[in-house]
Amino acid sequence: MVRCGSVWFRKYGNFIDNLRLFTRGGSGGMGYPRLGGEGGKGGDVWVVAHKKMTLKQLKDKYPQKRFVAGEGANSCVNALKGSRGKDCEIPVPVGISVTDENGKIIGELSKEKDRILVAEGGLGGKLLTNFLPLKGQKRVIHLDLKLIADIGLVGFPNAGKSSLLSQVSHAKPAIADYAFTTLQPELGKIVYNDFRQISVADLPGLIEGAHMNKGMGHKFLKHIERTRQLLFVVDISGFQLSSQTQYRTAFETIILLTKELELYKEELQTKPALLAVNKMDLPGAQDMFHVLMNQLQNPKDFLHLFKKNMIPERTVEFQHIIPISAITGEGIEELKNYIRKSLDEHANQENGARGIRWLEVGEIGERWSQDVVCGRRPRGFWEL
Ligand SMILES: Nc1nc2c(ncn2[C@@H]2O[C@H](COP(=O)(O)OP(=O)(O)OP(=O)(O)O)[C@@H](O)[C@H]2O)c(=O)[nH]1
Ligand SMILES: [Mg+2]
Repeated sequence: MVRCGSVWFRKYGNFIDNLRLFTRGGSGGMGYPRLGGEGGKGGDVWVVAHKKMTLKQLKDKYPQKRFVAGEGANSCVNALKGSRGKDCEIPVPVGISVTDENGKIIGELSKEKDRILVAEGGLGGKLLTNFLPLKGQKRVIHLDLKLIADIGLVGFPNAGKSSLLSQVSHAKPAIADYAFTTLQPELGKIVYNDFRQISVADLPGLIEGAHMNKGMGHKFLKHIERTRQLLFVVDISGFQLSSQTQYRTAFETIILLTKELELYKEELQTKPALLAVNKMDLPGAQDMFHVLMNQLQNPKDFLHLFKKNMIPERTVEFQHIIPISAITGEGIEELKNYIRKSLDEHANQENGARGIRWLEVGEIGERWSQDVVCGRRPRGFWEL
């Protein structure tokens, strides 16, 4: 635990979603002026995707985070053409985007064995270079995980996100009755009876003003971008950060969360979302749940109660609303089934959408010639 003001925070967990690395291509080998010999080219540095790799493993294996390729061999009497330096491969997980120091995207690794050249080796000494070798390219790169989980848990602090993760998976996140217990995403897997697995990211809680970076809001909101779907988790009894801040009902927390997502990035609202209404074991929870459902069904009738700048442009349309208790386990099986259903439904839609895609430039020529042979009129896009 670390102390921050009057609040105790748990130290960062094991999860890493980005890493900064230093890379340098190998230097070329010396040329041999007297005999016109050419030094070997320095090795290149590549980033290569491996299914089983994680950024944490990469960091643990290479704590110095420096990757330098081998030098090209000097030209000599026995081998006038010096041999090439050894390439260096950086093993990274699948689903990584690689950017340079300025945030410019160098490339993305979406499937096993995808590879990207990040730092080229220097040329060996030759006539053109006065037989002097060139140094390899130096580059600092950033690796960012594009997607950390299928489902991201979104909610105010204390809503019970970590408790829920511990109910649905073997993960053992810290749970406590103070705000901001979770400071880093914690991953767990729901394993169904047929061994299907769905990954869930327990995310740090958001508060009002998160889009303005309140409560480390930006850092926390960034994680939400990296999940396929959202599971809002709200405490049926509402939320109050401290005695100095306003109490918010469950409905208000949903509206405020929606607004925070919208203000951070509107695209976040296009992600499919489910709502788990938690702590249904508390006294009076059923009555509060009826009130909440009424509010969610007719949100416009209640939005006038909010300050103008807190009203979202669009209210989230939840695919399903499931009352649960992360303590007693009530509703958890239904929730797991709805999560699975929602992911499957959207996977089908994504596949359907992929049925139409723009052709790569090279492919267009190929398709055109095929179509001309078949006597059809070429088009810009194709149903595949
Ligand atoms: N009665 C009741 N208490 C719950 C339930 N779920 C969680 N809690 C309690 O609520 C408190 C907060 O739970 P957490 O799981 O740490 O909440 P969180 O959303 O992960 O909080 P942060 O990490 O701070 O964002 C703990 O004291 C839990 O025991 C529930 O279903 N019923
Ligand atoms: Mg938590």
